[in-house]
Amino acid sequence: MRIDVVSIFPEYLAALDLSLIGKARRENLLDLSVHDLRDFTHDRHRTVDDTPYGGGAGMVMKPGPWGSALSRIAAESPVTGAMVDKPILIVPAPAGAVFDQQMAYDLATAPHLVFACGRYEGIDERVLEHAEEDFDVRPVSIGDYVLNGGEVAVLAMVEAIGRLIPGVIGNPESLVEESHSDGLLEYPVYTKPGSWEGREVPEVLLSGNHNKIARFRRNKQLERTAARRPDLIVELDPATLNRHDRDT
Ligand code: 6GU
Repeated sequence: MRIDVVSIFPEYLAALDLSLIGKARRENLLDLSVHDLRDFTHDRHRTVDDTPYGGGAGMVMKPGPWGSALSRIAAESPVTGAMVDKPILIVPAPAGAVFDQQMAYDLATAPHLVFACGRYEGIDERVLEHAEEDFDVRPVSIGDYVLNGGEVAVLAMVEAIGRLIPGVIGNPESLVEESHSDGLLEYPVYTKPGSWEGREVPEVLLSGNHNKIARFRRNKQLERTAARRPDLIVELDPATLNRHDRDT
């Protein structure tokens, strides 16, 4: 997979050199480039923002530098004009569709993702309209709160997507049982020692009875999800519940 990120703070994205995502880049499973938007300006002050038409607080990102940056990235995309799908342009913004695990799975199969990090009050709307010619444009939010810019949201999204690329996680089994993979939160986990600060590991986990352990874990998933995220219980597909779940 190819990923391009455009930002006025490329240093923010330095964390993508680390850990699992950094390793995926070094192993060429992920070809990720970060671009400085100011490299696409043409004035002495490398200006990227200006005052909003119609008045109001704050500044708006100028269309020119964004148009130049996105044209260059589209021209160099591995997704060529002859292909049916365009590269996906993700525009992080609190006004976007909410990012979730399903969106991460969908995006993990795309050949080319581009992230356009806005700052200030946002990017001139015409940039997104114009970008429709070359990209599948998707405004995306990571939750109902406001960040100062898209960079931190991109760190979260690239980590969530990147770990789903085949080969990035050594043991793909670990993707099967994690939170949200089946619409439920994950079960609690324990390791040695068996007794710690007077607290014991649940006995069933020491029993060696794999059916009982699976039932215990599944019940914990259901209890936790009901207590912490009742909204997820409402969304559950009844077909994913088994006969034993109904007794829980
Ligand atoms: Cl994706 N961007 C910004 N600037 N703020 C956000 C967000 C994204 N998601 C939630 N708040």
